[in-house]
Amino acid sequence: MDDARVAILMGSKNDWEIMKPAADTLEKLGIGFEARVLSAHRTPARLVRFVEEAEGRGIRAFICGAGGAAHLAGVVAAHTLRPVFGVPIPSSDLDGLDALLATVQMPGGIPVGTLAIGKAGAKNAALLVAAAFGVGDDGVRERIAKFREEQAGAIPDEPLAEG
Ligand code: RP5
Repeated sequence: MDDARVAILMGSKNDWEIMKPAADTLEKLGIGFEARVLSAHRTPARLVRFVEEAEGRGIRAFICGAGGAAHLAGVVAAHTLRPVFGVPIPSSDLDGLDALLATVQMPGGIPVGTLAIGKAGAKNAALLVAAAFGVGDDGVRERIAKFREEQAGAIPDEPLAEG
């Protein structure tokens, strides 16, 4: 595992169960990460300070999970030139649809790459970061290829049922 190159941020400790697949996937691909609770609403100054210092500490991409009126990914994107991926967390009465719309509907000029609601989005955010890193890193690219092979190999190449 190399030094933390990805920051996994989430608005609440309660988001960790949903965001953990991002961490697990980066770990599997040998990409270092740091996971933190930082909120656009509850700890705004701490969040901005973290993002402004992150690039100097080697962070090259952000994965941000937030639920409800989810501003985390957008605020992070506003304070960095690194790519930002947003994961809508299904933590509210609207089951993440609110977070999806808040995260995906960025005004033109400040992009957030928005993934699916929930754990699949967290996992795919990590895979997308890995794919981007793999453009300039053959080791990462090879580990993604191995991941895909294992994924395909886990699906039996035979009929599920026959009559
Ligand atoms: C958001 O509010 C967090 O991302 C979380 O999904 C949601 C609810 O937070 P808690 O009240 O569970 O801490 O900022």
